[in-house]
Amino acid sequence: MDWTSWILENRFNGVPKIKLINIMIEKGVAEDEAIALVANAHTIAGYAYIKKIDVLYKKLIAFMHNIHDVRASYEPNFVIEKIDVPDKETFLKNYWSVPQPVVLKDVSKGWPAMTKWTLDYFEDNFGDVEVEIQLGRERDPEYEINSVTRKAKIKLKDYIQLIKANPISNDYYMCANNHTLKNPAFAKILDDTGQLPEFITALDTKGGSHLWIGPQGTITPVHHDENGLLHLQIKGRKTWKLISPFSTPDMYNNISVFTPVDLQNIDYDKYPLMKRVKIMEITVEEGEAMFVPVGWWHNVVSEDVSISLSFTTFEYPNAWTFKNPPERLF
Ligand SMILES: O=C(O)CCC(=O)C(=O)O
Repeated sequence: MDWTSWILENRFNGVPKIKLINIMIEKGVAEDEAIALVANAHTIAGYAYIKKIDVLYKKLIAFMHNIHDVRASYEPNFVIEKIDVPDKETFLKNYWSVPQPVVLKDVSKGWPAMTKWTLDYFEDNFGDVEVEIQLGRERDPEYEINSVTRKAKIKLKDYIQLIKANPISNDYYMCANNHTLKNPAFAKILDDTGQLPEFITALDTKGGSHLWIGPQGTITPVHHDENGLLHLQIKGRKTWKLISPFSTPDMYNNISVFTPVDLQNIDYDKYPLMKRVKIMEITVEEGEAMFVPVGWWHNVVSEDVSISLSFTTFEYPNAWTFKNPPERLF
């Protein structure tokens, strides 16, 4: 156990020295040693730098809390509207740049996909094409963090049979970062699409658009993306929970873009900072699209068997730099 790091973290968070000494004694450290470790923690090499970073970090947290709270003073900032598809300038002014999530109505009105896309259609037309899904999610509580090891290749007809046999499940999902649309075998589904909002460049088969197919009951646990996203429901409904990036200091972001907090059932004893966090919720219906601005935390549950298309190719620059926690911190 690296007691010195633990002591410094707790001292920076205002825990009294005597409390730390008592905890260490309880954990089996000799009293003299515990007293000396606490007394000398600030003598380690680099302490001045650690202290400077801690001051800066707390200042940034204060800024984020203040922006969160000033936004919270006007309730509509925490309501997700459903609006008709706006033009490029209105979208930029009122949503993209605020940034404010919104649901766009009738995005895929009149697209052949709205009537054609069913499980049978994909099974009959693309059944022999191999796709990548996540499998065995129910035996791995960290299936999204471990998504690389959960990946499996399967013929689309076998995957669709799995959904038909078991339409309510979180065990399998053709979800984030699948490369289905890059496969030329799927090129003809572009014929089933239609006009896009003018701020989306195109349905991109090079990696900027994704096809999602899954059973009812899939849960994409809370995380944030590193770019803005438009997620269009062709079939079925999804319920989205969204959290502002200004709540990030309270999100227990322990690894990459993830948090161990279960948004379906928040344990406030274990994660007390979550009490500050405002959660917006909305169900997105067929033909509607959820706009998730860059950095917004989101958790998504499929209410039905669902088929969706997601887009990251906006008319505005959409490549952002993030510095994520690279490893488990607690
Ligand atoms: O639809 C889903 O299950 C999750 C969508 C999502 O989280 C994303 O595209 O980042």
